Amino acid sequence: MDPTDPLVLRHQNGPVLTLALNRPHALNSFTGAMHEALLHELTAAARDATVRCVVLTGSGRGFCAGQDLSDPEIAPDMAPGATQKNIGELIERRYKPLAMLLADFPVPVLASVNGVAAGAGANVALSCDIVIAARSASFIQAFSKIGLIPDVGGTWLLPRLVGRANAMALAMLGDKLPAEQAERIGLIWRCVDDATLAAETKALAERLAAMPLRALAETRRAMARSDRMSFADALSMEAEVQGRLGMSADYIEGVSAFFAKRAPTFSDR
Ligand code: T3D
Repeated sequence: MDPTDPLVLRHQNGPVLTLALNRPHALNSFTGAMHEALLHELTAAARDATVRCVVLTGSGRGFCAGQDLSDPEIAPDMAPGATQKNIGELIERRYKPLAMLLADFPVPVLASVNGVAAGAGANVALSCDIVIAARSASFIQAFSKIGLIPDVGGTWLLPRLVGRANAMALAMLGDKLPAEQAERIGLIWRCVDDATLAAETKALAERLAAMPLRALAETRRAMARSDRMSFADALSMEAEVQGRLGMSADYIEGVSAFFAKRAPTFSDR
């Protein structure tokens, strides 16, 4: 790989922006520089009104193998008795802003998992709104194998996605979970044949891009908030959000289009 190659490849097709992690020789594992490139692209996309859906994928045969374990920023000092770096600081400084940005992104973010997603790479994928994966892809909570715990939201996301029994086994054993099985246990939305991943991703992204973005962002926010609520409080929260969305131009347009038997055109207002 040429050192001048961009660490994140960017391709916009109409309203769909595809960002591909681009360190294929190291299965797109995260270095500080790749973090900065990804954060830069996502921040720009969040401000760009022409972007209505972001697809996150990987270059080459992998999606992302998590933290680059050889990155000087984190690599342990192997010398006997050496003082080690505080890698928690790295998580706070690099991964937390990324996860928080995805958690409140203005448009839907689709993970198109083309190959192995391990460690932080798996949990970045799971932080996206919808995860579609190639049949040959896999998900590995690789942390326990190197003496760490799931990070990038893994401890929060896993039990919510697949229940405690699956979450504990995935996290403690660190086994490779094939995409098909990931779909079966509800870790991801859908597993498709490798040959159709690109076409399925495109169709899904275009569909999301044509939807009312305010409602989609509020859906993600409401799902996250409901986790900390009683049933009664969730009902009240839904009523409050619905009250606001019910005054939006998109609601009027959606209902008008339904009765006119035509496709709606949403304005995100
Ligand atoms: O300090 C901290 O760590 C804090 C942050 C934590 C967040 C984390 O993400 S911790 C978890 C880090 N990730 C891992 O532990 C996964 C390590 N990788 C693997 O276990 C395997 O590579 C895979 C199971 C993902 C894929 O296996 P396979 O056999 O398909 O590929 P491979 O041959 O192992 O890897 C291909 C190349 O990518 C290889 O380089 P080479 O030998 O061809 O020059 C390998 O070293 C490189 N690579 C893969 N993962 C990483 C990596 N290089 C650096 N860091 C990696 N994480």
